[in-house]
Amino acid sequence: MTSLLESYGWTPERQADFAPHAGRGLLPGRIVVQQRSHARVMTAEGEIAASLAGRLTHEAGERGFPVTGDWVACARRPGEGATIQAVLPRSSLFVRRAAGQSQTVQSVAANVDLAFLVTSLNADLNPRRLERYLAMALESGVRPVVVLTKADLATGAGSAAGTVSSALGGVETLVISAKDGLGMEALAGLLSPGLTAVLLGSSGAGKSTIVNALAGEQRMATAAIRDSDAHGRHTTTHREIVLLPSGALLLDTPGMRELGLWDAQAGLSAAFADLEAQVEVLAASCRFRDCRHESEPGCAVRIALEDGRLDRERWQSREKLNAELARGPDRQRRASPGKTRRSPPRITGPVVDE
Ligand SMILES: Nc1nc2c(ncn2[C@@H]2O[C@H](COP(=O)(O)OP(=O)(O)OP(=O)(O)O)[C@@H](O)[C@H]2O)c(=O)[nH]1
Ligand SMILES: [Mg+2]
Ligand SMILES: [Zn+2]
Repeated sequence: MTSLLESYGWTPERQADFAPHAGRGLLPGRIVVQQRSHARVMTAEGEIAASLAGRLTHEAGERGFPVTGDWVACARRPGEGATIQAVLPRSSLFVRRAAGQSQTVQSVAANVDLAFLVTSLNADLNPRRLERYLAMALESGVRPVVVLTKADLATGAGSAAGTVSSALGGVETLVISAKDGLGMEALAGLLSPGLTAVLLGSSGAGKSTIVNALAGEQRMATAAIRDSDAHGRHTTTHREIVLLPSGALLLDTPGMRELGLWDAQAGLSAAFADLEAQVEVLAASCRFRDCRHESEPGCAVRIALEDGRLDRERWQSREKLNAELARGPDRQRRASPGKTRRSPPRITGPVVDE
C-alpha cells in the first residue's frame, strides 16, 4: 500500500537525502501550504503546522528559503506543530524576479515535474506573455505545457493551439474548457500518481478552476473576473498542493501580474531555440564573421527580418528579454564590485504575489 508520504511524491532517493536528518530524530514531510511565516507540512503522521527555524531564515540563500513543494526535515514541538529545520535537495525550483524589485529572487514552487502555463482564450490572447513563463520553466528543468482555457467563450478556439504553439517555437499546447470538459481528459492524461504539476499564469486565467475540476470537488476558491477589463481578482493568495483522486499532485499558485526573469539565460535560449537555429544558419551569410546583426552592412539576419523569413516579433521579443536579463546581474555587480553577497537577499512575502 502506498504510504501517505509516498502519495505526496516521497521516493527512495528522497529517503536517502533525508538519512542525515533521520539520525537527529527529525521528521520528513512536504510543504503543501505555505503562508508568510508558517507552512503546513504533510508528514507520515498527517498534516501538521510548521514554522521556520530562525537559523534557517538567516542561512537560507537566495534559493534556500523553503517553498511549497519542498521536502523538509521537521522537529516536532512539544504539544503541537513543528519547526522546519532543513530543506532537502530539490529536483527543480521555479523562481522569478520578485515583483517590482530588480534584485530579489522569489521562489515560487519546488520539486515540480510539469508546469502548466495557463492563459485564457477569453482575454486578448498574447503568446508573447507566455515567453517569460516558458523561459523560466525551461530554466528550472520543468517540462512546460501551455494550457489555453475557456474555449467555450472563444471563437476560433480550434486553431488557437496551433497558432500559439508555433508562435512559441513548438511548445506543447492544449485547449481546454473546464466548463464543458473539452480537453480535460488530455490534460489529466499528462498527470500520473506522485507527479507534481504547478499551475502558473495571471489572475482569472482559470487555474483554481482546473484544480477543482480534476479534484472533482471545490478545493480552491474561484471568483468571476471583472466585467470592466476581464482582469482576475487575485482570488488565490497562497500556494497549495492538492492531491487528486488520480494520485497526481497539483500545485495551485496566486495569479502573477508580472513574471520577472531571473538568471534564465539557458532557459531563454531554449525558449527561442528554433529562432536561434535559424539565425545561426543565416549568420553564415553575413558579410562580417563577427556580425552582431545590429546595423552592420551585408547582414543576412537583418535582410531575413526585413523580408519576413525571420519572425520579427519573436526576434524583438527575444532582444527585449535578453536585455532585461542582462540588466539585473550587471547592476548588482556594479553595485558591489568583487563582492559576493553573503547576506541572504530579501525573500519577499510568499503569500500574495503582488
Ligand atoms: N466559461 C468558462 N469560465 C471559466 C473556465 N475556467 C475558469 N472560468 C472562470 O474564470 C473565473 C476565474 O477562475 P479562477 O479559477 O478563479 O482563476 P485563477 O486563475 O485561479 O485566478 P487567481 O486565483 O486570481 O490567480 C471564474 O469565474 C471561473 O468560473 C472555463 O473553462 N470556461
Ligand atoms: Mg486561483
Ligand atoms: Zn548579421
